[in-house]
Amino acid sequence: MSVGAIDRNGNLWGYSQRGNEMDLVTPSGDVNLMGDIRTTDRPGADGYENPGNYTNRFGGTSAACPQVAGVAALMLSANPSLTEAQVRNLLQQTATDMGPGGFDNDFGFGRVNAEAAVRSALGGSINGSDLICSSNTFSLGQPIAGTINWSTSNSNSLVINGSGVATKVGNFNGLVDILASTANGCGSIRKTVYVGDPNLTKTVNGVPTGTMAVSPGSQYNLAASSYSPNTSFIYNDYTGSGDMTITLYNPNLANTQMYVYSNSTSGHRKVKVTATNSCGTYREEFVFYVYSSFRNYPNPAKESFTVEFTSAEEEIFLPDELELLSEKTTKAVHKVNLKEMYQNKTFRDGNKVDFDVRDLPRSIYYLKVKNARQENGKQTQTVRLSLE
Ligand SMILES: [Ca+2]
Ligand SMILES: [Ca+2]
Repeated sequence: MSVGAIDRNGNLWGYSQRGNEMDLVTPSGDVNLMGDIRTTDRPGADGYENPGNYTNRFGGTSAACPQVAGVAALMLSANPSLTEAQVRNLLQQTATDMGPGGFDNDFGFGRVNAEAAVRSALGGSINGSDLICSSNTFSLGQPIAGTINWSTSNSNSLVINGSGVATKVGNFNGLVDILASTANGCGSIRKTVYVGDPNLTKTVNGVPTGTMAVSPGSQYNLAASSYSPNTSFIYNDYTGSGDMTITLYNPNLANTQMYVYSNSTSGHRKVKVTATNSCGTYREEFVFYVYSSFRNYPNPAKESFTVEFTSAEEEIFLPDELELLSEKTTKAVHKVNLKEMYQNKTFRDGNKVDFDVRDLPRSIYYLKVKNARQENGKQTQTVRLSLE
């Protein structure tokens, strides 16, 4: 093979040979021990450096040629079955073109590309679909001599036979690597494929979320993504309860915006997002809610009063804590954890809590309902209550 020399900036050195016999160029230094290639020297006082076992001054095509020899050695260690002609062809085909497009008399086929050359020795890239629904065939982009060993990174999910036919196992969905190696080779090449129905990750304002409190009058960015290639998304089924109202802009895009109307005072909306690839579909649900508001009766109260929540289908919609504060002392005379009460099923009719106040002095009180979080801008609701 004929190897020319370029400098560190890619310019052909004046001393480099030219012509239609050129194969490749590699980076090298100046000549007459003014080069910049570091290499081994004869030990000790012998050789170019006295003392020293290495030199930084090697250059010329004498320093360029061994680089191609070294890459050829790597190729043969990766795939010892390659012939001389195959090594030469692969080195030419994988070179990085320089100068005028394609082969030219100055740079030959271009600058040697060690990684691409070694990969090509192992068969180049793996050709085939990025998505497997049931079965697909894979092949090597660069035919190689010898037996190819096919395998996958997860044989419980995807198996592949000696002809490169990969078949899905069970109901798996997700990413799997397909690997190919030569019988005598060192290392392998791989292709990552997606198997089965799409997976789905959903976020609100960039945070992975399923259920969340929202603020009336605010807008949210909803996003869905999948590891599966060629997946489309759609948001629909805005079911719910209460007077909460939302609008979704661009519901057929992966990234959409939701507006919560400012007159939403209670309830929730469930929004389904469906991911579809050519294998199938997968759905997940967002639940958005505004904290349940309440009313209390009777007021004035005598023996007991009732607190009724506007929406209490799920514990999360409820505020956290309810307190009855004395107007005189401003101290809590009664305090309950609403979520615990809900878990203990002490709500009447699913949305009402009754309080016995026969033991309390007749006076003015404040009923205070607290949300631990403040997403809806209303952390507390306070109502004046009279006991008579
Ligand atoms: Ca020496
Ligand atoms: Ca060229």
